[in-house]
Amino acid sequence: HEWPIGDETTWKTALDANDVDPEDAQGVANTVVHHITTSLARQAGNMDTLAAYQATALSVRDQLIKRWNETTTYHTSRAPKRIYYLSIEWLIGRSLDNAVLNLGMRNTYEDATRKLGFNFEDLLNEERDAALGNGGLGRLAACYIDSMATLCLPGWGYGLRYNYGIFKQLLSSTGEQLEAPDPWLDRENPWEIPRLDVAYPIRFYGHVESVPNSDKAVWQGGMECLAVAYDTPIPGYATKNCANIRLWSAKPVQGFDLNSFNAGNYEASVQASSEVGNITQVLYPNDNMYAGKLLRLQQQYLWTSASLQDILRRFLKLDKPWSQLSDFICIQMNDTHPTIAIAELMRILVDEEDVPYDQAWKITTKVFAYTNHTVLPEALEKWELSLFEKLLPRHLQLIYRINYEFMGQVAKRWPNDMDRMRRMSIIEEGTPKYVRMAHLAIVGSFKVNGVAELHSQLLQSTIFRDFVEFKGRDFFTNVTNGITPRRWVLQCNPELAELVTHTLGSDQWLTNAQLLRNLLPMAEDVNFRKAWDVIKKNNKRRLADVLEEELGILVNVDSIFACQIKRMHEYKRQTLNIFAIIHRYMQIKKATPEERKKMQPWTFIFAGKAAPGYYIAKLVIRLIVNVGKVINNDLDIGDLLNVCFIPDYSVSIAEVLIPAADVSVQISTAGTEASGTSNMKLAINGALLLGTVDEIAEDAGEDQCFMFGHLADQVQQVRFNNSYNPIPLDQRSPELAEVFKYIESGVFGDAHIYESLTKTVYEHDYYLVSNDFGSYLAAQKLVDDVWANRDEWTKKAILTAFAMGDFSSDRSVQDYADGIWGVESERVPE
Ligand code: B1N
Repeated sequence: HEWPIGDETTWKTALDANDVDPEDAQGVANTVVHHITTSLARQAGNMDTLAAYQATALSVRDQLIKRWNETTTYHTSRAPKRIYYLSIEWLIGRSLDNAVLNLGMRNTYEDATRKLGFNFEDLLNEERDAALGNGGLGRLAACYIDSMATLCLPGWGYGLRYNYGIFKQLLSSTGEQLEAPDPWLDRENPWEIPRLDVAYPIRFYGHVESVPNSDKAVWQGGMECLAVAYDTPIPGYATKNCANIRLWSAKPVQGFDLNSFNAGNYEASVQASSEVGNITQVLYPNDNMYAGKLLRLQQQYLWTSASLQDILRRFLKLDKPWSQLSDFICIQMNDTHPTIAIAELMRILVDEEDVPYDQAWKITTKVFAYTNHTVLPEALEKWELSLFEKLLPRHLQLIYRINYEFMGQVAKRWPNDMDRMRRMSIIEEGTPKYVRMAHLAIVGSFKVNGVAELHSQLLQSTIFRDFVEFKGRDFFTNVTNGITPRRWVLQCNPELAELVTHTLGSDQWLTNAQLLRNLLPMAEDVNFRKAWDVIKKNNKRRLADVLEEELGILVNVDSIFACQIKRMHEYKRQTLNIFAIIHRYMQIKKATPEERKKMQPWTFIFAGKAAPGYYIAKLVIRLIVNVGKVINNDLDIGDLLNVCFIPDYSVSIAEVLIPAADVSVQISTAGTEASGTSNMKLAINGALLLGTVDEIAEDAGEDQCFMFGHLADQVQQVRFNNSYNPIPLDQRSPELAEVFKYIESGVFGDAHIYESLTKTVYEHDYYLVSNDFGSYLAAQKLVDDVWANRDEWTKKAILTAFAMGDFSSDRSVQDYADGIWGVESERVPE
């Protein structure tokens, strides 16, 4: 440290005074009370749980900020290569429990708050989720930043500070999804630090004037606004290092438009400012689906431009030439959402920094790497050219130039191959024309990766095939997704974490998940299995209590808890699951009392949101809820079957569901789910996989899994036959035909409601629901058989969980760091 001003001893004493011994409950209590009486301006006698949570959070925040500062100071002094992770979604969930665990102060805070008269669990439940994401992609970013902090990598995340996160899901009395806004910032957010002084100008619309005899152009006019920074410190586990997520909020340049104000047009001036505020109002609620809205492109540009300006400002302080940019920074693009950054960096270098075009392109293409998260055609971003041109005219010019040079290279290598050029072009010709963001991302990056072994192979053999020929195989790589074992075991399943730590004799597994493998032999240890079963049962009871309280459904805690928890989407096939449930219900109804005694009891649990405009996905929710109503209220079937749809799925609900699951339902059509990550969370908590073929099976061992269905390489053919060579449903799957007849009889409400759901299966069945139905039922039968032998079940659960070390996000992030980013650990000295 340097002390540029004032008295050194006074400074040092004051700084030390902020330190709290991680073991000193009284010291922690002091800081909490300090915040009660100062920050919150409350009196000790006038406290409620919410205030106690807020004061506790502020006390933890002080610790985080201290570490954040130390990390920043240290990294500035070391000037290492830095990694910037650009994600338009950050699905963080709650922060308090995670923070005190990572700081190693969980017990101390629990003690301190108990002594102040509060139950720590109650305080935790006061926190609202930060739900700035839809599903897997946003949660992946959150797991990765936790791992970046824990691995002490010099890295930051960048995103958007939406005033409204993902909508709150409500269910109507008829089982329809209703959406309500999520005003998560209505309460003060103790986890963010506003940086009102860190603000960058952002331009939209306007016009471009070229500069004669140069590559440069001047972009002016249009609308200007500011992007203002808000920081969220992310503590690593067992390290002082703290990472950062910098989120941008849109703000009018001078509060409001002074020109109209002066002219006496007060209303117009205020309106201009509220239009700008719109940009970061709300998260787009689509998952795996492209919508093409102007406001979304504004979000993408504001976020990437502000992030780049911030990144380059930091680089410029190093006083290095532009040619060394890629020695000091790497930018990872989480899907194509930030791809405009490629054109923006070109614009800054060429137009503002006087770098010649060719040189700028060399610099740019060494900086970016792109992760693809989906092969679904409806999710690939392609902006209508006219809309793009209107909002970002200079960027479109640059993209034309990029494409021109690129097409020249293609033509040189494959002369006269017009079809290849048409396929590979960044611009899709036709009426209207489009800008293909994935093609721009590939052309402007030095590395492209998929998120699971099978997914990365499919990318290379299907949608990016031409680019493999052009760029070579090494240009494409795989980095299998992962999840943080801190949140997804230690925090959500403390009893299991304790058992693991106790048995291994150390908590090293929390930062080296491969150590879990050492516990595989415990599957044969009868006492270990007993301890395991007790924990699972406790977690199931905890969930059962929630189901009873929140939904009024009484479930059998000795039944198989089978969870399908993910966004509602046709490709994920929640339909397959609910149709099979109906089939099971019909079987139970038909069975004699003797036969029923031999049946295994199941509780099927669903949770997940549907995009508000996704009619079919919403219809599936309606079917699930109404099937649940019939089955849960049918006294005749006893406790052999229950169906629960838990509304408003969130990170914090996942933390209760996942530790309680026996079966992990992963039944998307083969080859459609890029990776999945709830599968990893469920497996590490000991749920057995019931699913279509998937790479987790290889790690857990196919023996531990229940696999079924057509394989990825068979899907095209079956799909083709379904559409062009259809055989009637009752021949494709007599069981499913029977289920449909049952639905059509009106047991679950007026039959015509569900017509569009059954119709697609009858007519096209794009997702192979009928083709996989029989083998799905057969796989469930195998689950029944193993459940009947509980010892065998527990062994499989243990073997599944402890083979999951490879799916820690620490492994994923280390793979990125070594194979793509070229960044190294920079641990803040103790
Ligand atoms: O990304 C996850 C994967 O585990 C999932 O398999 C994959 O479906 C998910 C546009 C997406 N892919 N694409 C999206 C989300 C929002 C959006 O606006 C696309 N999400 C995934 C993490 O790799």
